[in-house]
Amino acid sequence: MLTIAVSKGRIYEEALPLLASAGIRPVDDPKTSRKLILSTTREDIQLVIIRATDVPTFVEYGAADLGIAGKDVLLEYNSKGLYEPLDLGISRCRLMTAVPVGQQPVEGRIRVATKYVRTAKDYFARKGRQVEVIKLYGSMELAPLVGLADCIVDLVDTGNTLKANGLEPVDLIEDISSRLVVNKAAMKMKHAAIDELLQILERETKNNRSLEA
Ligand code: PRT
Ligand code: MG
Repeated sequence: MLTIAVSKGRIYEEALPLLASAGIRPVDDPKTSRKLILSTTREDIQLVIIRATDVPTFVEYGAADLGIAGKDVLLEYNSKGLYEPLDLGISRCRLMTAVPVGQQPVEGRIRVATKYVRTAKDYFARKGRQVEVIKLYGSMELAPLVGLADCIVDLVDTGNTLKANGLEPVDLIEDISSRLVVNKAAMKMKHAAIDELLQILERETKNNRSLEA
């Protein structure tokens, strides 16, 4: 049996066609079912539905053999304990800094609000910028509006969320997409099954990419 960890929401929705190319179709729909373990049309494969930020943990500890996680989550998790063999090219966005529209550059030490504390610290350290990073779990866009921070680090797709809150993107930290991650022991113990799946997904993501081009 292979267990694949996926988060509910956009990654799940965009992963469905990829999984279907390998004959993996969940029997229940996580939108309507409360089940956390989903059987699929492949008897040898099940999905576990978890929070996006928990995917690397499940895979590193072998609670799932494979997982699908955003590069943003993987950067923040920052572990050498799992393989990341494939960029699935789904759920794309950009990890960016953003400030209030028209804000003059702030001198000296700045306050940065984000849920990506480690990634933000690394980024500003590379730039030689002194920062105080404030951890938030959501609604980062609010922080500059109420004087909690000078700047935020968050994911940007269309830019509408920033715009609606009077913010504008400034610097690109990282282009984000979802990656397939694999437990290291499973890669050895279940090599044939995982390799077969990897090859199908690789072919499918290549096809998608050439369709886009
Ligand atoms: O929702 P929950 O708290 O359970 O977890 P989550 O928010 O981490 O999950 P989910 O499903 O919202 O996002 C999972 C993954 O999707 C992220 O880790 C990213 O890898 C990827 N992804 C891709 C995004 C976006 N695009 C995205 N636009 N995740 C979030 N957003 C948010 C962003 O944080 C901001 O609030 O959408 C807003 C910006 O979108 P625009 O279009 O207004 O710019
Ligand atoms: Mg969310």
